[in-house]
Amino acid sequence: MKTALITGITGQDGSYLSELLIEKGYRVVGVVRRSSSIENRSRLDHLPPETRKQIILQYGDMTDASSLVGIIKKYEPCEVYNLAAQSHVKVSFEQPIYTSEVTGVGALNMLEAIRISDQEVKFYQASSSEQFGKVEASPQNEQTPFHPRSPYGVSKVFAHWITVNYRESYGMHNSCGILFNHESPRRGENFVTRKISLGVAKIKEEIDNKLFLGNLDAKRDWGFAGDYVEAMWLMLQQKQPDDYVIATGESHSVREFCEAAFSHLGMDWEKHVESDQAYTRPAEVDMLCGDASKARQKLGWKPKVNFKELVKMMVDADLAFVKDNFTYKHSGFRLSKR
Ligand code: NAP
Ligand code: F7E
Repeated sequence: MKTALITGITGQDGSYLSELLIEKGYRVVGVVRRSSSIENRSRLDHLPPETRKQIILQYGDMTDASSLVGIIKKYEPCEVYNLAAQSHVKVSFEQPIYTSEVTGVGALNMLEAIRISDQEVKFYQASSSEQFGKVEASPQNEQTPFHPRSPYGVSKVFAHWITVNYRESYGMHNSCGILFNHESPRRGENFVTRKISLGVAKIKEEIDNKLFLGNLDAKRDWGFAGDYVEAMWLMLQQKQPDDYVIATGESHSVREFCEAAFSHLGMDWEKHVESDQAYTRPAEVDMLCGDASKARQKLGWKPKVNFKELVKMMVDADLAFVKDNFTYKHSGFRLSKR
């Protein structure tokens, strides 16, 4: 049985990738951080007991290189997917040094752990469209220069180039997936798509009346996370390691996401959305749109879920979630069960 190691297994992508790899017959080892609560396992909770048995959770941290060496030596994985990161762009302005340690140097810690233990391991680095930042061409492909606009973006550029450098210096099978925004009902609640889908559901259920957002003009190329983890796996099945852009090729504004999400539940977004400077960033990435032709040609990958289907999937899931979690009506208030 093949063993795959996933860092960031408790995150959105980690949970979808675990399911995919288990379906393909892998034993999955996931790196988890020690936390005082067990809430950070919630994205794995829905897995049936037989599936959970195929996942081993092992304590470690991207900033603790010795923990990574220990895990590589203990489990001897044939594939390593480095998904762990402080992944929130706005937070990276508030915690720039921490972000660079986890998201940037963390990748180097893992590469070193592999280099000194077993160079045959195939390595996937979760690169990001945020590396393009203030875009120098559109749509963006593998040749587009990087111009990151946040400590997160800068950290990802470092992680990307050190991954390429270890491939070129030591012949390691390292691939970077430059993934554009991908979302799902498992997206963290403080990313804009999930904030909107959850906000819409709460407004529909009369738990809330307003949704406060930052820059409505920003445009993103949004896909479905379940489709994107398949591209990660495909990259590591190639004979030669390489870097690939993964995107839908369609770009929509935050405003358009709002319109689609509110109208799906028969509401007018303009009556509920208000702007709040607290959610804007010191430097913004105005517009991203990816060209995934190389992935289509070389990996045979293409997205299955389109923008409208994604919005509907997220709003429907959050409506069910809100109905399940906020049910007790008392004196006109609905109380959270959580
Ligand atoms: P996410 O939901 O924020 O998950 C991040 C994961 O990293 C969590 O499992 C988190 O663990 C873990 N982590 C954070 N700090 C860590 C540390 N010091 N040591 C070990 N683990 C740590 O992110 P995602 O959306 O699944 O994205 C996966 C990866 O792809 C990230 O690297 C992200 O930067 C990158 N990416 C994401 C997108 C996107 O649109 N989603 C696009 C391009 C690239 P806890 O649960 O303990 O916090
Ligand atoms: O912002 C604007 C915000 O936080 C999208 C991460 O997964 O994708 C993600 O980074 C846009 C930005 O994602 C709010 O200013 C408006 O222009 O959902 P987001 P992101 O910054 O694009 C990339 C590819 C990654 O790699 C990252 O890890 O929406 N926006 N109002 C808002 N954003 C948030 N979060 N909250 C707002 O209220």
